[in-house]
Amino acid sequence: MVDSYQPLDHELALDRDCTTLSRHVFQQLQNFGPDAQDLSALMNRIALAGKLVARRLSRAGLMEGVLGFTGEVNVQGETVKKMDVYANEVFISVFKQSGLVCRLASEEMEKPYYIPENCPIGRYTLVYDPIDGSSNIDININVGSIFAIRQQQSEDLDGSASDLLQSGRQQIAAGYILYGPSTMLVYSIGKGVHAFTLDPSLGEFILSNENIQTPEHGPIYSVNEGNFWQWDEGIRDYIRYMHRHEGYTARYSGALVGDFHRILFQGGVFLYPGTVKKPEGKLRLLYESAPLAFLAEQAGGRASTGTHDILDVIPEKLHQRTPLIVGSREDVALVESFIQERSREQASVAVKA
Ligand code: FBP
Repeated sequence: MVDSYQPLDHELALDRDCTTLSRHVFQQLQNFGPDAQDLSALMNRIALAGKLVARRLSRAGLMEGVLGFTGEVNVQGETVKKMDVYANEVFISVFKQSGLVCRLASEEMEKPYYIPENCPIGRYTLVYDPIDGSSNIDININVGSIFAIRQQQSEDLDGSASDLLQSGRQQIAAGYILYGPSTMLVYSIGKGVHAFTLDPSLGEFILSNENIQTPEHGPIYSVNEGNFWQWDEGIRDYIRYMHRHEGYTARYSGALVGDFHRILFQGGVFLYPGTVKKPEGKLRLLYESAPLAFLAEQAGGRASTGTHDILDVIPEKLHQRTPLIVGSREDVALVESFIQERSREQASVAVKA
């Protein structure tokens, strides 16, 4: 009679302490083939980037020249923070001499950066937002890094990265790093969403939450209501509904990663709608919205432009922006219903006119 062996508590704790990111990727893929080796190594390098950025942020207030602006303006037309530049370079540096990533595209660079020694063997492209929530950096409130891994589909000889202009369903993996009270890395390779917490004593990201599921509905709505008068009537109607109904509460940190992290675990919805002046909104599709949409769907939630799933949107340019509504299935559908209701009304008014 074979006894089913029950591991002792300390053995369980030890096993948990040994579940690092690179090991977890192998566990997910159930093989040690070349693709698994590459993806595990890729995630390990992203983890290193997260540790380097976390270390800099944790001591930023004590160091000269870490906080504040560079005086430059980036391709988005935004003033650049010194931490934006540092973090952008960190992600490039960790992939040098890796043979993994041939090309990196980020919010801080007009054109993709090529790592010649990795091309052509490096079959992957990393798209990333090195520091998300830049307005929070200098006042020590949480910020994040967002990333997605895509397959390099062509030689890209003209450097236009046109093969990157594919829907979010082409992402192989996606995730973010949250620099908060603790540093966490949340990722998915299409087999559920999992969170790791950086254990500073080990210098390792250790598995802390596996197979995260976003509740179907949540009480939180997260939006910058300061833009209320710039929104279409559909979004205004939704916010009026929130104000008039019990059971809802507003939370907005100014950093997409932090707001999304709360909703991933507790449910609810984050929205950054388009405005009358900027119908395409503020957030970027390739390296902000599509990676979080990948995670949201993997956790049982949804991500929408208001009329289409974010993961079905095919970008026309690298730094394309998109309205974003992401979170619990029911709450995203509720926002969409207000948008569609208003556009139906406007259509019927147009017909009568
Ligand atoms: P950055 O990546 O440049 O920081 O921009 C994105 C962002 O900061 C999001 O993290 C956040 O949700 C949003 O912009 C805040 O915008 P606003 O200040 O208009 O509410």
